Amino acid sequence: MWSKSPSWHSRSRLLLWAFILQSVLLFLNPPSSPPIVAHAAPPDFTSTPQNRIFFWKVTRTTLAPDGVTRPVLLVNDKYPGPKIEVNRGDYITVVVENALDVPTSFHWHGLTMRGDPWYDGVPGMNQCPIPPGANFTYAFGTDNMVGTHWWHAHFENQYIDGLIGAMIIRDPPETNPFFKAYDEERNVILNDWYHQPTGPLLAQYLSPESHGREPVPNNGLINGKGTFNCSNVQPANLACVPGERAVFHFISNRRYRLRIINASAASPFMFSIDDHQLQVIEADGTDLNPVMVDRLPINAGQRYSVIVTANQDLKNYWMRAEMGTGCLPKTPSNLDPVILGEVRYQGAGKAEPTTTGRFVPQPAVKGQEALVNPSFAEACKDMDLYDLHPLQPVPILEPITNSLLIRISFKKNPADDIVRGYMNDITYSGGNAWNPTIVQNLNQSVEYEVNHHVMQILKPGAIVQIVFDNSQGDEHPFHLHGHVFQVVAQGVGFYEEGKTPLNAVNPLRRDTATVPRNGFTVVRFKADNPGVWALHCHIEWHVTIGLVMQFVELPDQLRAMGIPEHVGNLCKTGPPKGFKPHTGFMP
Ligand SMILES: *[C@@H]1O[C@H](CO)[C@@H](O)[C@H](O)[C@H]1NC(C)=O
Ligand SMILES: *[C@@H]1O[C@H](CO)[C@@H](O)[C@H](O)[C@H]1NC(C)=O
Ligand SMILES: *[C@@H]1O[C@H](CO)[C@@H](O)[C@H](O)[C@H]1NC(C)=O
Ligand SMILES: *[C@@H]1O[C@H](CO)[C@@H](O)[C@H](O)[C@H]1NC(C)=O
Ligand SMILES: [Cu+2]
Repeated sequence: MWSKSPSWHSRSRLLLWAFILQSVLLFLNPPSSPPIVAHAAPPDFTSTPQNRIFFWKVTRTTLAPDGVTRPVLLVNDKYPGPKIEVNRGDYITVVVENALDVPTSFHWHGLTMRGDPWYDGVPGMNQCPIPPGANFTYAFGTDNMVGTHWWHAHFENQYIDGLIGAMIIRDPPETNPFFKAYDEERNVILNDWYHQPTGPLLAQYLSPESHGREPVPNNGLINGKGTFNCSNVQPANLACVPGERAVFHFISNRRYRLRIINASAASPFMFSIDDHQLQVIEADGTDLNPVMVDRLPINAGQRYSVIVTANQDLKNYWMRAEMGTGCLPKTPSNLDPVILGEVRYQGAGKAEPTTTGRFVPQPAVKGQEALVNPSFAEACKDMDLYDLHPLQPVPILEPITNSLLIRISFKKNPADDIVRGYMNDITYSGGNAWNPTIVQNLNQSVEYEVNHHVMQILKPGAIVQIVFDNSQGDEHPFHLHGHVFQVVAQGVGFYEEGKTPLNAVNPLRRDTATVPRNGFTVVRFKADNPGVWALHCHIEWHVTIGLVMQFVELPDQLRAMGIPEHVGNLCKTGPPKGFKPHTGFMP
């Protein structure tokens, strides 16, 4: 399915380390590399870790990222929000001023929050929401992590309404194995986009009539930009002007590290640049043995870095993020599933690209639906697990001390006739935002409510294995907070302990892995990070209907850590007057 450069890749699953080493050496000293130019992005590398401070103001406003005006939530009036960019070892301080009339909170997707579990940002689990009109300071270490991460609001569905941004931890030249393999970096944030705010979308979704069909996006954006055909806008009275595409400027023969972040709420994407190959070097912060692909499937919450060499003819090329419409419940007539950006070579002018992708969509034939990309179905799953191996090998975690089988299902809740998501027949209630688990855990004899779906991990150093069993027809990108897990198996059908072959040699480490439709995914992690950590599907709509559980990891150590006073103070206010859950931010 994926074409690969023979020089980097061996099809064998039992990779020979000698071969890998050779590949890496070759990779670091490519035969004809252009001169290295300074990395463009700030901050400069310094030898001592810094505390980098960011000031954020969160407001409600209107914006037309694709030409269609709608209400949004923004940080510092930017969409996507301000980039957090630091170096390995730095501390991050974010001073949030919540100028909304609803509460909010922020999650740092990809960071382990080791030693700082109260700042992980999940209401009901590890913090109380930041009240409207209040300020709150997040301050956390980066646990020696590097790579491409992102931040997003974790209160209700606020991230779909605009509260997202990139969070990059750069690796200094001494430790970055790829430092000489690229000349410049660019961030590429992909996300699906709705022309209505989440309030009205939720009203429809959380009704018996939706039968669990998720709201279908109207468009997709690259770095917060896109175009939309105004004759198709619904409702027709929305203000609409032609939008603009994201433009990436390339200089011939330079090598670009693209940090691709999938900040979607629902749809997966297949990412490509016409006529250019992508050399995959990072998944969710883990450096990889490089793999060449033509296109990259990337699911909600996931990140990849690819190196693209501007080695094609001097002209302009389409960048494509093809939405996995095959993974969505239904395609509305006004959705153009191919989201385009423009790659402009210096000297080629500003002309619109004329390149054709691997696939050219076919118009509808009478009596038949339009032929959309037949390979979209491929976007509903991750890259082949066996093709991705970390550059720094870590043996498979064993022996397993805690084993957890999670059956994923969706069904109508008899109480209200609304479709909910279940993990082992429990649908997460949302917890209690103003009495979160981390506070409840201070009481040694706490008894958690069943629908808070708490699982405690008591033994320090426990090796936890989670088997996700998904016998239904939707894919689910599962994200674990507080950890980078090993993905030890992934496939269709059922996982059978001892029978299903494991990805046992140097398994991929990441924090968001897709559980394929009618399939399984098996992950392992080590319980060495006291905290309350969410495990949830990153399809944001599925979070709302309960496809969420939480681990209380090492509760005794966590209790002994206490809770900083200013974090505890957030819990004193309780919900703002008249607050109704799931109504979004519309009054
Ligand atoms: C929050 O911070 C802003 C900016 O520093 C300041 O103007 C405002 O007074 C603060 N609000 C509160 C309630 O402390
Ligand atoms: C916009 O949509 C209308 C109605 O579907 C169609 O007739 C028109 O050709 C489209 N315009 C462009 C530029 O695609
Ligand atoms: C992002 O994730 C969503 C949800 O899983 C998926 O549908 C979409 O195709 C992904 N986007 C890309 C560019 O892979
Ligand atoms: C601790 O939890 C137990 C069991 O739910 C409860 O009976 C007790 O009152 C709680 N103690 C405090 C101090 O809240
Ligand atoms: Cu899901």
